[in-house]
Amino acid sequence: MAILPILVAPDPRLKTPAKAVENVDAEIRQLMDDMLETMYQANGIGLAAPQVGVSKRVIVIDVARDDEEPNPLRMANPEIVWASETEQLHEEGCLSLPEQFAEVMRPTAVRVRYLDHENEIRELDADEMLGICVQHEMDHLEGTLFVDHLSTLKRNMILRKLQKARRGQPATV
Ligand code: GNR
Ligand code: NI
Repeated sequence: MAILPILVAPDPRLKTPAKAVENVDAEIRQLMDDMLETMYQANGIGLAAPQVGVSKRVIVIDVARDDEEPNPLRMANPEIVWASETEQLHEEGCLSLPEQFAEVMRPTAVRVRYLDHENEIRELDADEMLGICVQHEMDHLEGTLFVDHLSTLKRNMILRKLQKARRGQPATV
């Protein structure tokens, strides 16, 4: 297991669509486990491979609260096969936009088809926090950040705040 450095915007790798995985093999399983370790260490509820500089369609999620059993989800090549007509606003954050938050409108519920860590096709019905998180992670695979769902004005406000916060901070490795 290994903790991987998380990329912070602006970074061109966060804007690049990721490539499909051919097979979930030992290398992809290792990536999934490293991403879970990285996500838990960063106190995140999800992480997408492009956030750790890997341009592959792999995401991990665990929306269990601290008082619940961990429930790690490992997904390759996730696809939304159904989305509800109704949408909801919910506040989002992102490990690649640290300390920035905004309300994002998304379908209330989705059904996702994916390959699990054993290369088996599975489907998951996701609503509430899980539904929001899986859509947020899948956006990363297209090079989309939550700020891309906002008005230009709100997006630029957040990106400028982030730049300001990063100015003067020592460069990360
Ligand atoms: O840890 C995270 N929390 C979160 C909160 C609301 C909506 C989405 C998320 S995902 C985020 C981790 C992350 O950046 N995943 O890509
Ligand atoms: Ni994110």
